[in-house]
This record gives sequence, structure tokens and C-alpha cells, in this order.
Amino acid sequence: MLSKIKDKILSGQRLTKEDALRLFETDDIFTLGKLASHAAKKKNGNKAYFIRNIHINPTNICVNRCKFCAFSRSKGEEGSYELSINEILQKLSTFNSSASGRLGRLSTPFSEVHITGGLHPDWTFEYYLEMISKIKKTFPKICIKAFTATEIEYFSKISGLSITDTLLELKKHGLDTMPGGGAEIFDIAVRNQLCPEKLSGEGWLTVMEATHEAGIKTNATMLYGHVENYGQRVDHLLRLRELQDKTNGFQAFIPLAYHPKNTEIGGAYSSGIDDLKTIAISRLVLDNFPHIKAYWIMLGEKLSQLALLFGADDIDGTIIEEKITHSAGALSGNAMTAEQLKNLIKKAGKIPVERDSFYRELKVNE
Ligand code: V47
Repeated sequence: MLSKIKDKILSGQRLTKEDALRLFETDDIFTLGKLASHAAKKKNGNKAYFIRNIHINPTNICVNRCKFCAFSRSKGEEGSYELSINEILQKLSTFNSSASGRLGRLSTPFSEVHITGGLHPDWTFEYYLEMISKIKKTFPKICIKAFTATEIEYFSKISGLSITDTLLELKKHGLDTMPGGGAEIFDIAVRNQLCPEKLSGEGWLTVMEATHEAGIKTNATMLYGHVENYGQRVDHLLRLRELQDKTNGFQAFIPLAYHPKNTEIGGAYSSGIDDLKTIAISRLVLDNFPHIKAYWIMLGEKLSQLALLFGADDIDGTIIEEKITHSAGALSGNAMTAEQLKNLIKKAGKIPVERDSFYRELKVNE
């Protein structure tokens, strides 16, 4: 019975760790969906957001070898790649031009480029600064959402700058916002099992705190469905909620469904019920996050549409080229047009709102 939790939600009270655990253990998915929808409506009405964006992964060469990652390669390994700055600019201009864009007129122009990649052993911090400043110079209207907290910590190491100075340099060269990747699961035992070389959970939170203090908005993620238990998911959510109380710098939370193909830990895809549950509970627990994103690349086009009825108010964007999830056996496509995204949202009974990287509304399709 969820009646006590239901009363709390309807009266706007904050959920506890025990409440969150209880919600993960319930089979009453319809009640969960209704409650999360109620919470989502209180925040964003009947609106669901999307963005015209493109993902770019400058390299898959990485000094870390996270056991859930099928994308990374060592230097010189078969399948490793590095993009030059000119190649990145070329990709952006190809996809940004309505004449030659793979998806034609409907997908252009982009308002955001999302950039993340491996921790390259040889690239310098100056190379990354040059990368974003050249992108900004060539495409001044495109917001640059780039680099995870893990990359920021790596840049700080290779440059010898403090985390804050690293962030301020990036900001000066054109960084607008940051994605939420690299969070995985904060719990130390799980992290040691999955990615022992990676920045710790505390480290990730510390970098995000500094990022928010530097005036840069970010997202947050949680990779679920591998070896973690519900308690460790709840711990992750509560740690994010605590930091958001302090900084208010997170824009969206994105639960990332683990994909098992070509990874060292293997295992199975998450179930649709677990995906919907995790979206709904995220919406209910993270009462201080403005947005919950159903990332259609990982959930699939159809389940992300359904997630809009389970507390999500954002389905990400056009994407165009996705490598991280597709290396691990994504079942979704690589790109959707703005028209397709709008259609998914409309058919879920929501109002499609095209947004920019800061959730400023560019076009509301009543
Ligand atoms: O940090 C890696 C995850 C993340 C796998 O902020 C995997 O708007 C599933 O963070 N199965 C990168 N997930 C993606 C990411 C992201 C995506 C979309 C939007 C935003 C945003 C952020 O992907 C990594 C890692 O947590 N990941 N391998 C895998 N096998």
C-alpha cells in the first residue's frame, strides 16, 4: 500500500530514503506513474521539451577502462579514433546546413552541441580550449554543452589548474553548460566493481559543486540496471538532492539504462517496467530538480514516449550521431527529426516545446 507516500506527495512533503525504497519495491506501477505525473505537472504543466542537438565524441581513446563501457579503446587499439578540430567543425557544418544535413530541413539549425569523449593520454588542455573556442567562433549561436565532471577533473590534472580555474578557462573559451555523465553510481563498492580508476562519487559531486559555483549549469545522471541494488540507487538520488539543495545548479536528471553488449561486465538489458519505475521515482525523489529527461537513445523511441506519462518532461533531442550507447547494443535509432520528436510528444497528450540548452522556450507547439 502506497497510501502514506501518496498523502505525502499530494501534500508536497519530501520523500525519505525509506519512502524511496518502498517505491522501488512496489509492483503498483500505475499508482507510481500517476503520482510522478502529478509531480511533473506541478513543475512543468503539460509541457514536454525537446532540443535540436547533435552529439560529438571527439575521441574514444581513454586512459580509463570502465567495465560497463563498450565505447572506449586504448591508444593504438583497433577501432580507436581521434577527430581533429577541423573534422569536428566539418561535422557540425555538414549537419547544420539545411542543404546537406542528413535529416534535411527539419533537423536544422542546431541549438546545442553535446561533446564528451575519452580521457585521451596525449591531448593537452589547450587542445580542448581551442576546440570549443573554434566551435564558438564558427557557430556563435550554438550552445556548447560539453565535458563530464570526470573530464573536468582530468583536465585539471593535465593542466595543473585547480578545478575552478579549469572551469573558468573553459567558460571563457565558450563552454555554456555541462552534461551529467560520469556519475554512474556513487556507492563506493559498486564503483570499485565497475570503474575503479574513475573519479569517485564524492569527487564527481565536488566537481559539480564547483561548476555550479562558477555559474555553469549542469545535468546529472545515474547509470542503473547493472550490479547495483535499489538501496544504492536511492543513495545516489539522495546525494544529488542534497547537492541541489545547496547549489540549485542542476537542470535535468537523466536515468541512464545500462546496455550490456560488448562490455566487460555483460549482463542483461533493463526491463521496461524498471525503466518506467526509475523515471517515476526520480521525479518523486528529486523534488528540487526542474526536469527529468527520458533519453530516447537509451530507452528507445516508444518507451521514452511512455515515460512522459511517468514523470519525465523532456525526451532530449535530434542527437544525429550516437556512439556510446550504440557501441553497447542500443536498440534505438541514431537520430530523430524535430517533427518526429514533436509527434511522439503530441501523441502522449503533451505540449511539445522546443527548448535551448537553458530550457528557454524557443517554440511552444500548442
Ligand atoms: O557517463 C556508458 C553512460 C554516459 C554505457 O546530460 C552507458 O543531457 C548505458 O551522460 N550502457 C554518457 N550507459 C551519456 C550521458 C548523457 C547522455 C544524454 C544526455 C546527457 C545530458 C548525458 O553514458 C556515461 C555513462 O554513464 N554509459 N556506457 C552502457 N554500456
